[in-house]
Amino acid sequence: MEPKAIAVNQATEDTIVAIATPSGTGAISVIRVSGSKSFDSIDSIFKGKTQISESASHTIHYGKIYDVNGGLIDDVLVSVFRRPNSYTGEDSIEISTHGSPLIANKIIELLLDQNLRIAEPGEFTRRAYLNNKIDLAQAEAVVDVINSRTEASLRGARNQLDGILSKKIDELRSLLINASSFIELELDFAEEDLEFIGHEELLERVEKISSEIEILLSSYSFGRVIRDGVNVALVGMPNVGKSSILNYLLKESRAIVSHIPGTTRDIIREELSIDGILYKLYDTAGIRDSEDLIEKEGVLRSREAIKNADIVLFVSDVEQDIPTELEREVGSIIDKNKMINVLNKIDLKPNTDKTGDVYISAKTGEGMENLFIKLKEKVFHKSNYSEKSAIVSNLRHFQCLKKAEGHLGNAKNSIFNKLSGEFISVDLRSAEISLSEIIGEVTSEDILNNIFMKFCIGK
Ligand SMILES: Nc1nc2c(ncn2[C@@H]2O[C@H](COP(=O)(O)OP(=O)(O)OP(=O)(O)O)[C@@H](O)[C@H]2O)c(=O)[nH]1
Ligand SMILES: [Mg+2]
Repeated sequence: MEPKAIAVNQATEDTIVAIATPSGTGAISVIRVSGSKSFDSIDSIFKGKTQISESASHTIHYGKIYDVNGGLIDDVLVSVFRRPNSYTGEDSIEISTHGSPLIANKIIELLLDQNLRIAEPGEFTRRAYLNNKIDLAQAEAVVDVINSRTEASLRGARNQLDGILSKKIDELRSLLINASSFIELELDFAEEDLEFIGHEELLERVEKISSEIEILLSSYSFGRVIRDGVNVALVGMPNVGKSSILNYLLKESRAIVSHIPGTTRDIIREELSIDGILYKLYDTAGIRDSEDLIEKEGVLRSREAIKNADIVLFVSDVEQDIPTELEREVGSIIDKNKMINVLNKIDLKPNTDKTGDVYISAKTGEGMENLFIKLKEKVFHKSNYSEKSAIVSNLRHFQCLKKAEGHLGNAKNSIFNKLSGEFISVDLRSAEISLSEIIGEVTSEDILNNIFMKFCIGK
């Protein structure tokens, strides 16, 4: 395939170089080089049994690197990748050195003297995309794979890197192109008044595509949780045991606990991974009217935390009445089904007649398993996505799908109102373009810069 014809401010004919391993000392450092001058530039500083420019692809060579005065820099291994069978699709090499930043920097300096230049963040992956080694959604998955902090997020990112989402998008695009081609045929033969596809069948097809897009859109909340974790706020009246629950979950005495109501003032944020899902816990100040300036500010922050929460653990004390007013208030800030009513201190009153979603004791740990179950129920709420499902976890993809959905809505209206085929075909094409943006078949320089900016140098 031809490389993508997208204007780039980073000249793609340059040969680029960067350290691919983390900064600092380590066992080895890897320097990556990509571009047409890769082999010649290394040959001018490397002495091994064979010249790199004479070596076959996917071979590794031992040798020594010398500076211009013949001084030994290091003994290294050079891996050779010939285009198009490399990460970037270009001729490239990887030089493994002893893990001192001094050595790696010295070698990079020598390569820069050969008219190479330092790579921009993500430029290797950008080239892989421009040379059609991967599409844009896959390129974005590279960052997600690197940044994954839980097994679930890694699996999700891996799926996207493997092209599961891209494949789905491609299928939908084909269906759209197919549907609009019928209409375009009709337009071509307008004078003969031929009908290539009935209105009803067309509507049916568009609706089918629409509903598939709907499914992808609805996977986003789950996909986002998998990728970024879930915000869980511990909320309730003072002294009900919110901080004690946080401490119990973290297995450490992170937050100050005391019998004095109004102990917690600032929000305390901690992370916890349960079964591969990252929970971001926010312990908040107990909500009550207070004259104390600092406590007042704390309560304001609690309300803010409720707004930002994906799940609210609404905590109350079995020995006290459930504060219905507060419960109502929380329910008015967030969706009721994002709330879990947690009755704490069950050790004090095991036979309570109060009703909650879970009964626990932060003191003895009783009922905590049920709390985990409830949390998981909320996270996986109505989601029956499997490992193999195409799941949307990226806001940019979500927005493209939304645009496509809008265009399809217009198309459906036009079909329904028996408008001229031109209108329908424009909307179907626009929907197709919106989908193309996800995988980068159609894209702008701005979008690319935005995406690759998030990469590290050397990736
Ligand atoms: N018996 C019993 N006591 C508990 C339990 N959970 C918390 N407590 C006690 O209740 C008191 C208040 O606990 P905290 O965790 O500070 O309560 P809080 O909700 O964070 O309170 P504020 O920060 O003031 O809003 C402390 O004396 C805890 O030891 C429990 O499950 N059983
Ligand atoms: Mg507290």
